[in-house]
This record gives sequence, structure tokens and C-alpha cells, in this order.
Amino acid sequence: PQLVRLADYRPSDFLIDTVDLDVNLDPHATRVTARLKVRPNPEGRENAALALDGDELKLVSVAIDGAELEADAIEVSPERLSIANPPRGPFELTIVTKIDPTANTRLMGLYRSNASYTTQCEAEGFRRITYFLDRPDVLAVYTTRIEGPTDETPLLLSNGNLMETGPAGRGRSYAVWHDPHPKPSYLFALVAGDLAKVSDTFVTLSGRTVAVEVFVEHGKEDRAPYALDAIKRSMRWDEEVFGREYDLDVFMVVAVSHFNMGAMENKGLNVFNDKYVLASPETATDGDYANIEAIIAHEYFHNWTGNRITCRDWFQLCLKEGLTVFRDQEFTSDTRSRPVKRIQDVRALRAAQFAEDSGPLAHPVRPQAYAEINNFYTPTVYEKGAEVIRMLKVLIGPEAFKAGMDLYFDRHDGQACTIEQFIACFAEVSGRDLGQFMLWYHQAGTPEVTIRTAYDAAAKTFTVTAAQRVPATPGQPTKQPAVVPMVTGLVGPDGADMPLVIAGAPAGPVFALTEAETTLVFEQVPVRPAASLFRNFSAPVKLSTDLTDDDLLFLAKSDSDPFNRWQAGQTVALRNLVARVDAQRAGAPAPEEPRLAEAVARAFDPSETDHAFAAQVAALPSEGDVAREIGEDVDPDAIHAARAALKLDLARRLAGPLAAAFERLVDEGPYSPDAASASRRALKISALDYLAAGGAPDGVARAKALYDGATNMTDRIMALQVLSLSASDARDAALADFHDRYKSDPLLIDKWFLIQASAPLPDTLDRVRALMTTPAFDIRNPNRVRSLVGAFGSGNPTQFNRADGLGYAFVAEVARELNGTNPQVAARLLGAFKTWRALEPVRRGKAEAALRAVAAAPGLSPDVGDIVRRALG
Ligand code: B3K
Ligand code: ZN
Repeated sequence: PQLVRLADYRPSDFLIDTVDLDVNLDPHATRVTARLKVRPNPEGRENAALALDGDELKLVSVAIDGAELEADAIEVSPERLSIANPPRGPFELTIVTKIDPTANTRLMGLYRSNASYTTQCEAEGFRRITYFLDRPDVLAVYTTRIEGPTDETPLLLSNGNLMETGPAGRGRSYAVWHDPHPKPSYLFALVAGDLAKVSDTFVTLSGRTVAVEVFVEHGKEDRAPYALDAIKRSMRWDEEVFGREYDLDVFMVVAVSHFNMGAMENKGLNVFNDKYVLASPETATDGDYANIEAIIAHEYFHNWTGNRITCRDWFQLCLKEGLTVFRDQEFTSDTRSRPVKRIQDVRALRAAQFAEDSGPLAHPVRPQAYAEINNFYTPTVYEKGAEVIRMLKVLIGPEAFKAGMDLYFDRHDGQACTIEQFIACFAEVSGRDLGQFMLWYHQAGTPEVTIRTAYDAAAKTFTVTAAQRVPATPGQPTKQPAVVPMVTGLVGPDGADMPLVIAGAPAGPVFALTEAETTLVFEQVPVRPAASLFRNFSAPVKLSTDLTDDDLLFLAKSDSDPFNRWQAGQTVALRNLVARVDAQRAGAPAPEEPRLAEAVARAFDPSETDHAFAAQVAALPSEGDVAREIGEDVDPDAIHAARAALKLDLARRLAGPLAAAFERLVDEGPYSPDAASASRRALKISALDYLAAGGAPDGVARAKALYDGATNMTDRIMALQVLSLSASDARDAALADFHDRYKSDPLLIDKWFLIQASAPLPDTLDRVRALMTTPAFDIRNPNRVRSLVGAFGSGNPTQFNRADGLGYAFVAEVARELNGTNPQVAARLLGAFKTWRALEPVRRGKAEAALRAVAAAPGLSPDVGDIVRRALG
């Protein structure tokens, strides 16, 4: 396969200053006329040919300055339009193409679903609309005229501000949009259809009134207000925290039902998967509300980090994505609970990014080469990319960080930039050499930090020795030590932080580990402290320490850092789970850790008022967490059994307090999605989950009662989730009831799919296969595929990893089926295999066989081919 390499970057030979698009909509024969003002790039090669990108395009005609080009002046294929001798000065290039939006099942470029038209252009979808210099460093001002049948597409939207609209004759209408901000083609968007508008206004910091509009299917208007409000809150927050104001007259969000991902930040016209817009108490869970808020914020924040300042090339993807994730995390932290948000983000980082980083798909935050860019929209680029920025802030401090951001916005507004340009802003304002810091962008793999501690009672010193090692990853056999900020506290027996003194002077709390081994000798330490290391998860590393369970249980109670209070309990639980897995595989009795019950009991104590934090404390490490801790020769069944046994053990020890908590936390009054109410429900469900552990009849009865009496979707789905973990009549009855109630709502059927696909039960695979044949399933709709097949592959460790290999074969089979129609979704499904090499030999063999079968299939798309090739490494 052809690799694109960062090292081969060179500026475009031509620039495009303006784009005048005329899109004449037709279900099968949409005609696109692009009038481009082109000029040679002074930084490009002289006398170069003009080579435009295409993808499955049909050229109708091409003209320069009004004169149509003869066939011998051009070279044309569906993938390329090349003009050997274009004028050496500015010229106007007019290209007419014809496309079939109905046949576009890849959902890239312009596609039609449910009678409306939508575009998706990132990363390389604009070339499926017209031949273009489809690269992010070519910035143009777009004017777009759309014309379509008035009955089918009364609504015609594109980027920027609406200039004109009216009838176009023969039952058709048109609209003209103009976006004054130069942008790369990946931010172009067009939407046409018959949708309802829910709108509001926002007055910016400088007093401009902006229209804020959310478009949804008719009849779903009552599910739009939460997203609308989230937009306004995001706008305000970006003004207050980053000093960034919105820059057009209108900001639009359109909810669509067929979408390959979560959402897309097209300039002024964000397109969203309807799953991340639509919410009402009866249809959305607390988790849905939180996701909507975060994704609305994320896409809105892209307006500055991504759109105003964009990426020079796709290797710089983390420049916009890591930074924008960092910004949305901060928004949520300010809006909800900061410590709980941090815990949730770290859980997600470990589950997705650490897993990726430890397997064959590991790659640097800024990759060096790719075969298919769509496969690099990964947790590494996004979530680790955000961690890198968070570390930068810890290392240089919040004031310098803010000054660096301001400088970045100031200096690079309107440009297509690199990571080096971004980092240079922070180096400049802080006066720091960030050379070593750049390794976070270059080196793949999760650094492993090992801590040894020693207390010298006579000398009153406490020594912390930190060794770091970055493991080898594909293509990177050897690594250098990174700069790892370790935020540290020494907690005394009274629970208070001791002053940190090194070499006679106050020190810390941020210690930058820059060598393979770093030793810190803390002085004037009157008694042996418990070391609280990497507070607030100050670096994305895998930590192992010589702290005892006693130390950890003490920190779980007393650490002033909430993250480490949570982490300490998790570490004790994880140690116990690993010991249980070992014992089980050795046929030995399960090792118990009764003190864990004390820690969990605190979460359910009436005196605990931070319910969201308590719910995090109560939640055991996931099966994936245990698998990663074990690292190799992983047996998912043993892990599941060990975790179920620990849960049951805790449930038995805490039966009284759990039941009391469940009753105390029952909702009163009408549903509200606010953080405090959601937290209460989260803790309530956590209690219920324990109460029903092992299928305990009393717990199952409570879950059934909660399900039957639910007045909101959170209670209903959570009760169903609890019921679905074990085979029972109550489970089957509730599943049947849920289907009957919500069968007309695809987003709710997705929840129903997901719950069944994630159940750790031996008949799950058969059930998933059967569900795929029902009318509710539609392989052309990515949400359906993700809820059923994606959830099975990535959310069901025991059944995907069935010892007979049928789980692997199933996911591989669906990926092959989708390979031709929607390669992006197909490639995503195969992400389920990202840790296959860590499995025990039998499963490893079966997983490999399934991957090899895909690799050997004819006609693999670049997306699927790239993933299987790398997965097989
Ligand atoms: N930038 C888009 C993702 C595009 C994915 C293209 N395969 C959404 C986001 O990150 O905000
Ligand atoms: Zn993004």
C-alpha cells in the first residue's frame, strides 16, 4: 500500500483563493459546478502541473478562463484531474461534475438518506464532490449556491451567512451562502432537506447578536432544547475562559440519522449524529445528556481550534483534536464536577488509548506515516493528544499556559499550522526548552513508571526513586525517556500534606522526571508518609509502586487529591482482582481483601454527599483494566469470573448499607438532567447493581420494580442493564416490554440492541445474529451497526473472546460485508481486535485466523486493508 509520509510534506504548487460552488441537487444526478480562482503558490514548484484530487468522480467539463479544455490538455480519472500546462498567473478554473448521492453508501462526500442530503468532507470527502486541492493547507473563501426541489428540500444550508434565497422555477428553490472566513475544503458542508428548526439568539462579548439554530426531524422539536442551550453555554464559556468569540451571524447544528461518527465541526454548520443532539427525559439517559453537552461543546470549540487555526496536513490532526478535547474536558469540568470528570476521562483513556498503545495499532500522537488517514481518528490522537496538552499546562503552569494559548490565537489566526508552531508559542512565553517534551508527540507507547520509596527515620528523609521506560511499539524499537510531570504529595498520618523540602528548600509539587531514573530525597519528614503520586493523573503513564495496601487504603480515605483518593481504592481492587485471576487459574481459593468493603462502604454512607464521586469509588475496575494489568496470556473468562466474585463478595458484606442507600437515593419529583440529580441516580444504580450481583432475587426484584415504575429513560435503561446481566424471566420480560414501548424510535432500539449485545451470556452471539435479521436492524445505518455489532466486539469481553473463536469470526464477517459499502465503519469494527496479541494462546490463534481471513479477502478497501495489515503486524 501507498504510504503518505510526514517527511514528504511540501507546500501545494497552487492555491485556491475563492470557490464558487453551484450544487444542483438530484437524487441520482447532482450536478456540481465549481468556479475556482487559482494561482501558483510562490512557495510551490515552478511550472508544475495542476493535479486535483477526486474520488469516484465523473467529469462533465473543465474550462480555464471560460475556454473549455480539450481532452488532450487534461488527464482525467475518477481519482484525479491533471492539467499539464495551466496559466502561470491567476486564472479561473471551472469544473463540472456529476455525482449520485443516493448511491453514496460510504457516507463521505455528498450523500442522501431519508430524503435529505448531507455532506461529510473530513478528512478527504470534498474530492467526492468536485475535483479539488483537497488538503487542509489550501484555504479558500466559499460561496455556495444550492438548488433543489422545494417539496423535498425546502431547507438549503451551507457554511457562513445566508445571502439570498428564493424560487428557482419548475418547483425548485435556491439559496446562496457566503462564508467570509477562508477555510480548508474539509470544513465545507451542505445540508438540504425538510427539517424543523428550533432557535434562539446569543449576544457575544462584543455585543453582536448571533442566531443559534438546531435542525431536527419534524416531530422531534421537543428533543432539541438541551442541545440548543448547550451551544449557548459553550459560546459563553469560550469567551470567558479562552477569550474566543463567535464570528458569523448564525451558528447551525443539524441532526442527521446516518452518520459515520459523532459530529463534524463544519464552519458555522455543524452536522451531528442525531444521537448526540436529541434528548428528552423519556428518551435520553443522564449519560446521553452529558455526551450531548460535551460533543456540542467540542464541535463548537473547533471554531477556533481547528477552523480559524487549522492543520497544515493530516499528520497534525492532534493540533486540532487533542487541543479541542482538552478544551471540552475543561468545559465539562467547569460545568459539572472537576474531579469526577477527571476520573471518567482517565477511565476512558485507559480503556481505549492504553489498550491501543499496548497493541499492534499503537502509533504516536503525531503519526509519521499513514496508509489511510481515516484510521487515525483514534484515542491516541484525541485523548492522549489532550493529555499531552494537560501535561504542558502542569509543566509550565496555568499563567504561562494561558499566555501561550493567547499567543497561538494571535499569531496563527487564519493559518494552517504544525505542532511545532503550537509548541513554540508555549516555549516562547515560558522561556522553557520544550525539546524533550516533543517526544510525547513522536513516541508511541504508554510510559511505565516504577516507584520505589524508602523512609530513613534517623535522617528524617523520604526517598522516592522513579524509573521510567517506554515500551517498544510497531516501528519504534527503542525509546528515550520522556519528560513526565509527577505531581506529588506526602500525606502524613493525620491526613494532611507535609511540606515538600528538597536540598533545604521548598520544592514541588510538580516534579519533572526527565531521566530513565530520577531520585527525589525529601527532607524534614518526621514520620513515614504515604506517597500520593501523579496527583490528578498528572501524566498518562502506567504506574506501579511499592506502596502497600495499607498505604493505599489510607490514601483512599485521606488523600486531599480526590483523583488519588479514587485511584488508591482502584489500585487495591485491581491488585485483588489480579490475585483472584491467578488463584482461579491455579485452582487455589480466592484471596479476599475485606478492607476493600470498608472503602466501598464509604461510598454508600449517608454522610457521603458527593454522589458522583461516590459512584466512581463504588465502581470496580473494568474487565479491560484487569486484562491490561495482567498484560499477556489473558483469559477473559477468568477475569470475568474474578470480577463477578469480588462484586458478589462486596454485595454480601454490604447488603444492609446497599439496600439502605438504594432506598434513600430514589428520585423525588420530576426528572432533571442536572449534574446533581444525575449523580444521585448514578449512585442509586450502583447500589442496585451490587444488590443484583449474581442474580440475587431481592436485587432482581428491585431492578424489575425500578424498570416497571421508571418515569425517565435513565432509570429504565439502567434497570434493564442490571436485569440483562443474568438470564432470568424478569430480563426477558423487560426486554420484550422495552421493545414494544420504543420500537418506533431507532435511537431507543439502539439502546435495546446494545444491552443485549453486551450481555456476558453464552447465547449473546446467537441473539445478535438473530437481531441482525430483524427489520429494526439496517446495515446501512452506522448507529445500528455500532449498537449491535460494535457493542458486541468492543463491549463484551467474554462473548467476543469466546474460546471457540465464533465471536471473532462474526465481527470479521460483518466487517467484510461492510467493506464494500462503508469501509470506515467496517474498519472501526475491527478495532475490537486491538489487543488480540495479549490473549492466551487458544484465543490468540482464533483471533489471528479471523484477521487473516479478512486480510485474504478480495477487494479490501484501504481502510480495512490498513487495519488488518497493521493488526497482524
Ligand atoms: N473532526 C471530526 C471527525 C472527523 C472524522 C473523519 N473520519 C469530529 C471531531 O473530532 O470533532
Ligand atoms: Zn474534534
